[in-house]
Amino acid sequence: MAWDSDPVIITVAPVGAEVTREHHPGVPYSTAEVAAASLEAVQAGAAIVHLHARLPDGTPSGDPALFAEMIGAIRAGSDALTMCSTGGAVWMSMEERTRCLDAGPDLCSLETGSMNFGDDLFMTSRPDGIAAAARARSLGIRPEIELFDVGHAVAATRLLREGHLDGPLNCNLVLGVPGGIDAVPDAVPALLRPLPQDLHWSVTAIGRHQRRMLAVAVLMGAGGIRVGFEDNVYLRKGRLAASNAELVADAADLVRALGRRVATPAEARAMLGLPARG
Ligand code: KMH
Ligand code: ZN
Repeated sequence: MAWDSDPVIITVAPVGAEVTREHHPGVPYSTAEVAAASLEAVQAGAAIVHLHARLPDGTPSGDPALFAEMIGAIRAGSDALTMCSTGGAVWMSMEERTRCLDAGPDLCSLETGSMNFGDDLFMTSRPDGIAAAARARSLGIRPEIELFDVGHAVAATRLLREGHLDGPLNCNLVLGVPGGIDAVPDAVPALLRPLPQDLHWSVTAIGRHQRRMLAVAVLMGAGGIRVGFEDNVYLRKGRLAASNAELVADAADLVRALGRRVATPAEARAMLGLPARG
């Protein structure tokens, strides 16, 4: 299919490790809250849910039981694909970050390098990335490689060449994290350049540049885009989004306005090479 007739997968990231209720009073913390926000977002057009776990007081956690609760509720209420974050929070050990794999998601995020992340260090050594990839493979979980800068794309291509990752790569271009590549149109070809042609790629953009960068991505043929409170809590300048679902609905409108179609969960599975849900 031509790029413009391929559907666009919308991923929702309803809560990350950094966003709090000081940023938006509706940030979901408990597993029930995250599951409810996710299901509402799936109704609005999301096919993938990217998950971080929080304790009820908002503290990020790697506890696989929390991830399993969210995954169970999302699968009970929808066909959406679930993704656990192995990025976790900047202060988590690699062991803590990868505990979520035991919850059995369809997908997991995977880092291939280190970076400054705001005022913090976000560290993933090459051996740690290789070990996480091996563990995901042994559990049948498909990685989504998070590319915050060009070196991460070079490293991902090397991991593929060396057989640590299976092709075609599934990469998410993350634009606008302070310390990573900035959220500008030129960043997209810069991140794609080191990657193989046979690729599924999506775009995430942080904060105020989100909507226009997602439009750039849709027009450049991205296979997916991501929205949600992990990345941005505003619908428009100065106007908080009512919910994660409102951000997804807005992204879906954007996809359609630009002449493309929103992927269903079944289409997303096929595009990512995952088996149909039994
Ligand atoms: N919370 C960030 C330090 C991921 O999900 O893989 C890492 C992150 C990326 O959110
Ligand atoms: Zn994340």
